[in-house]
Amino acid sequence: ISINGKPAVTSGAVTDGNAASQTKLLAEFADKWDSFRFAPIRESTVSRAMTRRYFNDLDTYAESDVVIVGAGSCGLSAAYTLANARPDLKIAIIEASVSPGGGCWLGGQLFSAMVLRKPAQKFLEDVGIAYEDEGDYVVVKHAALFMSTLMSKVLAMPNVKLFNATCVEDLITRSAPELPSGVRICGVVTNWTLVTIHHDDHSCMDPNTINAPLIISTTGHDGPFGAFSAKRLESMKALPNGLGGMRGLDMNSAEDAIVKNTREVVPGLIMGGMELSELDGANRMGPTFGAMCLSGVKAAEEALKVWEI
Ligand code: AHZ
Repeated sequence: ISINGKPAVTSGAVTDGNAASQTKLLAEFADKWDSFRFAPIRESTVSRAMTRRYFNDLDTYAESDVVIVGAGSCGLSAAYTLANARPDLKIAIIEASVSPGGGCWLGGQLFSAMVLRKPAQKFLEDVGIAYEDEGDYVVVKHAALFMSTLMSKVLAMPNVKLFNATCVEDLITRSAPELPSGVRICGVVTNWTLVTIHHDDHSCMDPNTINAPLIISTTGHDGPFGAFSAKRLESMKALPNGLGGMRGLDMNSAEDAIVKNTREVVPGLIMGGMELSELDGANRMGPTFGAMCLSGVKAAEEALKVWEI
């Protein structure tokens, strides 16, 4: 991995925190705390270390190959699958919240463990997340273990950049009268989320843009920004059948429907995860996450079809 052309680790080896490395680490500092000092630094150096990389990333990803909107369980599953399959693609992930992860930090929101119905355990095996096998379903001991492991794999990929605290405010479109949607989607309009949420009390503040031939929208259902692209496509009159509106909870039908319906909904925009329930009128499934992972895998597969050309 390199950052700005420099190797990410310039000296020393990265270890996995095994017993031998822990012993070495403890010995490194043992009895030295009284004389302990960090290496010196000037405050502006810290600012520059961060901002130089951030603005360099803004510049690099202003033209991306794929933009994934929403860093929840579906968006990150899509990013993981796509970025692994095609390390040559430049993938920007835009997440409105400061903290990525969406709604899956707690299984069932309060009860720690995360349930995934089979065959979604295959995704866990690929990412390297342990589970208990309960027959038709598997359980990860804490949903945060799922999300943090997935996130760490995605963020370590050199071809992926996560812009968090950043909102997709609009879609970039090109007129295409020959298509049923009337438009082709070819990028996103972004702004820092804190700016976006002040649209009602400030005059319009010029946002940023990312051009990309393919968007994967996984913005979930309702919530402060949820189902963003579905609602925007509806307001643009780009959905011939309009919005379906999310239906009540039915685990069995909901998960199958979300995976089955993961697709390119208008040219240039693939939709995955719970955002599809708002688009198609599918049921919600509550706290079972297999469909989010496999919808992400299918969204990546749909994207790969575009990039096979
Ligand atoms: O912050 C949102 C969240 O992290 C982000 N997001 C939404 N609108 C955005 C915008 N720009 C940038 N305009 C935006 N980011 O998208 C993420 C969506 O994550 P999620 O976990 O809400 O959705 P998901 O489809 O990946 O997973 C859904 C999980 C659910 S909900 C549910 C139910 O209610 O029945 N069941 C499951 C499994």
